[in-house]
Amino acid sequence: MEIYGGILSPYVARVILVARHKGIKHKLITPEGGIKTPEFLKMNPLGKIPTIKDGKTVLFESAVIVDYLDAKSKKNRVIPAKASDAAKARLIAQVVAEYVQTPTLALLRQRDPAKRDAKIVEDKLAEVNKALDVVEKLLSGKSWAAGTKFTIADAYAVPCIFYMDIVLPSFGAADSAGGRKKLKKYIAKVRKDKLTAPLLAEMTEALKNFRARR
Ligand SMILES: N[C@@H](CCC(=O)N[C@@H](CS)C(=O)NCC(=O)O)C(=O)O
Repeated sequence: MEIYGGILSPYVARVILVARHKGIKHKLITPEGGIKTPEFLKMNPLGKIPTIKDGKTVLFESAVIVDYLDAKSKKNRVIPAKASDAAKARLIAQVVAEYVQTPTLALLRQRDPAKRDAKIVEDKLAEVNKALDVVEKLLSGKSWAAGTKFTIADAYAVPCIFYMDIVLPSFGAADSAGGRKKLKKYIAKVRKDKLTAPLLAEMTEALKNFRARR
């Protein structure tokens, strides 16, 4: 399976985590010439990463790709079979993606104090904090976000935590958990876990290289 993209993209990172967790062999490929070339647009007319090619199957949009990977192999399901468990995992993933990651990425563009828009910062920080309070309520408090097993919730949460760790301290937060107990325990766990810690390290390295090239 070919996965097009770079690990620094949180959308790509969630797909990579799922592929690794499920033991699906893949190659991560940086699209030659970028993601707006006629060749790439033939695969993904939106010109975005992640995009995957698995034999004749070409797919884009991380949520669709995650569903495909989970359906492709029954091993290590990231979407639990029981409806209520699946919903619980999907709910955390959705809240993280929509209400934590989106304002966190908006804040990433506000990190330079000289170019900062105070109103945007205030609004986006409030959004992140409100959403993190919801995440704190939804977290299982067990080894993984939605329970005792790695699920789609973790695939979405871990890349988001990478960006929270970069962004939130620039705006005065002591740490990404902000005093939330379950979140604090969860962040400590994913920083040490054998699946997620290497991914966070790879993202850190990719960011270092990205900044060095600029
Ligand atoms: N909804 C898409 C978002 C993917 C996305 O925005 N990827 C970014 C990289 S982080 C991208 O390809 N941006 C290039 C562009 O939009 O032109 C998904 O979940 O896969």
